[in-house]
Order: sequence, then C-alpha cells, then structure tokens
Amino acid sequence: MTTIADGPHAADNPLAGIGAMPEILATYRADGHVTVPGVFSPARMDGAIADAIGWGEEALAAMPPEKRAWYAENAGAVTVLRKLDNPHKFRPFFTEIAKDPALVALVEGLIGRGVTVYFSQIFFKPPHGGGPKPAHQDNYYFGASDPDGLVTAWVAMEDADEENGCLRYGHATHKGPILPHTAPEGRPFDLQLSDADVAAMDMRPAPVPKGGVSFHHGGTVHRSADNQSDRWRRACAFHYVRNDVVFENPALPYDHSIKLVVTTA
Ligand SMILES: O=C(O)CCC(=O)C(=O)O
Repeated sequence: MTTIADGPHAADNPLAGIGAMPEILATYRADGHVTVPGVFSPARMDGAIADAIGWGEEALAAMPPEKRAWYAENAGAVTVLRKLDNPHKFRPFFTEIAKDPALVALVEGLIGRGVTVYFSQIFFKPPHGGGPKPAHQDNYYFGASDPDGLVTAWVAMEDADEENGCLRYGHATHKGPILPHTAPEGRPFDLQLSDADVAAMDMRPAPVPKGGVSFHHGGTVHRSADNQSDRWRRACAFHYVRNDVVFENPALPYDHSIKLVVTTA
C-alpha cells in the first residue's frame, strides 16, 4: 500500500536547507508544536491557492443549503467558503503535497515511520471575515490509541500572522490530559473546550510564513481568531497518524476509505 515507492527514507536528505530534525523534535516535544519555515516554495503555494480557489468555486456552486451552514460564511455581500474537507483525497495537487518528501520526513521525524493521512482540511479565512475557530484538541476528535501517534501539519498557503488569524497554541498543553469538549446547539462538528479551561492556559500565537508548516501534537490545545486584515489566510491541515495507531474513541465518525497511506515503516 506504499504510495511513495521507496518512501522518504530513500531520499538523500529531504530536509537539506530546511532544518535539523533533532532541534525540530526537541521543540515539538517541549512546546507541543513547532514551526518549520520554507518547506514549500512560494510558487508551489500559489499553485495550491489556485487549486483551492477552483475547487472552492465548484464546491460552493454545488453545495446544498444544509451544508452551507457549516462550510460557508458571509463575507460582506458575498458568500465564501469557510473550509473544505479532504483535499488529500479529492485534489491531486494536495495529494502530492501530502506525499512531499520533505513534509513526510518531518512528520516521520515527529511521530515515527509509516504514516497515513486520515483527514485534511483547507481553511479559507477571507479578509475581514473568517470567524474564529474555537479551542480544541485534535486527539479529542480522533481518540488515537497512542496520543503521541498523531500530528497535524498545518501548511501556510500564505503568510499567517496575528492580524489575519494565525493559530494560537496552549503552550505545552500536550503534556496535560484530553479535556471535555462540547458542541454548540446545531453545530455538532464544532467540538470545543470550555472558556474556563482555556482561560487557565498560556495561549501563544504561532505565525507561519508562506510555505512554512506548523506541526502540532494531537493533545495540543489550539484555536484561531477571525481575520482582521485585508489579506486572506488560507492554510491546509493534514492529520497524519502513525500506521500502528487506531482510533479507539473518536468523537466523530471517520471514513477510513478516504485515507492516504503515505509510507509503510
Ligand atoms: O486553521 C484554523 O483556523 C484551524 C486549524 C485547526 O484546527 C487544525 O489544524 O487542527
């Protein structure tokens, strides 16, 4: 089932010019997240944005009203997409990004060899829109059997900063428990932590330059604010799981038929 014939292990050094894995891993283990700039070129991210825009237009035109409530939002006079699910499955451009040797080498350096993408999401945060994403822990959603076996790679398709709503992480919260989440009335997928729990955390912004990747541990609390700038903030999050990990106690159903086995150990 390996989709990269020889996996990233065969490449000479996919991280040449990007970073040193021991330091990246040390930061990830200490803080629960780490930002690695320059994983993708700006030109490749321009291609990703163009592909996401094309897909978004098709998807929005075909979307039934009941789905719009979750996937779309109003930005001024127009309706724009808030997110789209599973580009790793439905868009070859994003499948290639998910299998990129440098990205996969980083993922395997963080959680171990042999990894699969189970879910992915493009987040579109339009200028002066893009409502906040409430604080949550990915491991609450997935219920991974090994909490250290899931990492999210958040690929910045354009510069993300505090003004346009970059992620904010609860510092070192991956060392604590998975906390209770609840969903607001009518939004069952919007599972989130209580304000009281988040108030006690040291939430720190994680700006990411275009083409950089912010990796977060499945237990790390994170959220994003609305976009208060004139710029977009588009990003793609790939949720990678080590192949021996199972979803013991997922909060939502996951469609295992859409998984992308990227490497085998
Ligand atoms: O991009 C965002 O605003 C939310 C991202 C997120 O929740 C994730 O990557 O797990």
